[in-house]
Amino acid sequence: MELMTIFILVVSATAQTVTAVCRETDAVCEFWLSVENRLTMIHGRDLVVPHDGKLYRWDTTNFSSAVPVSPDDVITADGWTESRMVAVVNGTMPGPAIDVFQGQTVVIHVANHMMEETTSLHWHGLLQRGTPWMDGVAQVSQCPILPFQSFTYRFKVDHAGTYWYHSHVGAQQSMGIFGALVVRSKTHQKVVDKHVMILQDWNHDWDSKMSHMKMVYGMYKNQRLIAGTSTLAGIRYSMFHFQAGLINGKGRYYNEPGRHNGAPLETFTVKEGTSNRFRVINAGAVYSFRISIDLHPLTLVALDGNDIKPLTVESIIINPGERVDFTILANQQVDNYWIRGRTLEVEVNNTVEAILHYEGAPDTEPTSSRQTCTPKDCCVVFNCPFLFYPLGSHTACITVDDIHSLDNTQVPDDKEHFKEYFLNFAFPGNSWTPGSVNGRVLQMFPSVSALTQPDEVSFHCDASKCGEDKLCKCPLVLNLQHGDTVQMVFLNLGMGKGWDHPIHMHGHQFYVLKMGYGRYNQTDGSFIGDNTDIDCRGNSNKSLSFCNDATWSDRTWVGGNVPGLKLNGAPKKDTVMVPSGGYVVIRIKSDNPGLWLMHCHIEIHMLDGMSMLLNESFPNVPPPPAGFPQCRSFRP
Ligand SMILES: [Cu+2]
Repeated sequence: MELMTIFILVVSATAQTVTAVCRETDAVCEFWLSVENRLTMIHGRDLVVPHDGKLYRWDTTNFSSAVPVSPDDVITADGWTESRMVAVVNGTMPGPAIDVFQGQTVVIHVANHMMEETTSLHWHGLLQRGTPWMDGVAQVSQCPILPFQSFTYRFKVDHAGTYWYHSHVGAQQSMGIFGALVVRSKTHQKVVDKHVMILQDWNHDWDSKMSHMKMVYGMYKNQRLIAGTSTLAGIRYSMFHFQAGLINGKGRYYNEPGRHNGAPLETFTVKEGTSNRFRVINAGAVYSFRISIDLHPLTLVALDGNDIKPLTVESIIINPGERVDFTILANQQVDNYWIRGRTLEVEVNNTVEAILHYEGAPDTEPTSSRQTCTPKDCCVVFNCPFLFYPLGSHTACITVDDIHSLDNTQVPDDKEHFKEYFLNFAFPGNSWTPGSVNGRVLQMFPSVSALTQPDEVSFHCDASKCGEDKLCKCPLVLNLQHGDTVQMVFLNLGMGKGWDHPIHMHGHQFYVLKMGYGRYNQTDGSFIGDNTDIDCRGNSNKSLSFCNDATWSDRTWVGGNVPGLKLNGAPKKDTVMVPSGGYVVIRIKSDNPGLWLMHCHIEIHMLDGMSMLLNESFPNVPPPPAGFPQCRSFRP
């Protein structure tokens, strides 16, 4: 009898791979997601080849008379014709967008159809208030979903905004297991709101596991060491080998500068005279992108799902894990325009493209050019990880702490129940330099579901090896008391500074009160030195301090008395870039009991250990639903 029941359940989870459409009036929305392996550039069982923005069967000889293959049925990625294996949701990359309304209960059945890998899905940006065991972090909030098993997520979405889902097992996110999650407000606005733009960096030779292994053990290609690249401010970039950028799974491989393989691009169609909202998500493994649309200024309206006072800019920088919503007015001639993206590296021209197509315009590629920045018409860029572009480029930066929330909310400021933590996200160390937070590395996850099997959690680590100017394989766990106002100062300092880390907090949207940048040469934008507001302590030779035990240089700033904090109208985010040589002050109220991961959203930095845990109001954590899966090691 029991066997029979299980059998029926499995059938229902696999048979319905089509995502249900949810209506505004529905109280509960149900979706079926199947996680499976696929190959790129295959249609049915036929290999396809790119030509002039279209796809054709592999044996096509005369492209002008051949009928193209629909790109909707193909995982094209960058159009490279040696198929690469991917792991995707419901057969597409990105997976289907989950589109729901504020206040609804969402039920998502996730079936793992990969033969040899576990999985779990995290709902990035959702608070999971009252349902912390639905956060989808394998071995933190649940047991991993084993091959051929399914797991049903059930949670309420109470805040409208742009979110996304992705695997939280190993490197599966950049293998293709991700998609958009849009929570719509029930009050209707006058803008067309159908465009989701998911960005991603791509390597068609190596999957992420291979990239990570190369990162850790040696990054070679064609018997040559791959050199790292850097940003304008001289901040090092990861050596992840970027071969293409993708928008909604589509991009082009450039064999050499200016020459690409003609793979199809994503097209966003707008009607002349309308205002259009774009929900942009960076689902990439490593790279930040600067995005602009020719002749169309971008009006920012929301960050990480939180409405802000609108602000018009020439371009936005979006870091892995972040979302930026902007609107554009389709007020130009009926035509096609380039949507352009570039990574922030200066030595290479790593780009991504898509097409803004006006209804009625011909089906051709745009011929538009990028806005030229002049002293009179300066280009404003939002979200720079540094402060200055070179003087002659007539480009100015606006940073996250320049933004105002739309509702002007008051930031929690309870001085009686106030806690402050300095957290340094860095790669310090001499011979062994994994990613760490205050010198603590989270590479080995618990062997159980930590949140729901709390009595069985052990980290198998020697805490005596942790400390000032030390590195240890013991995760950092902050125990947060219920009701406290918690201020965190994210740092990127000490001997392990470098890169710029987009730090993502699960279970919260934090207020960004202040950003502290390093010092820069205002003429060429280059980095001069660290921000001096922070005292790293540790080694008296500043360049050797790990910065594991930092505080404010001016001790009167301790306890929430930092000058220049934005306590009214601070923007709320769940992911924020911590600039190299600088810091970010954020605040939350500890009011969401659970066990929450906090980590760098550069996938390879996270795999390398740059993660920590917030153990929030443990006595108030609600019990999981009856029958919630358990897992553990076995020893007879
Ligand atoms: Cu990082």
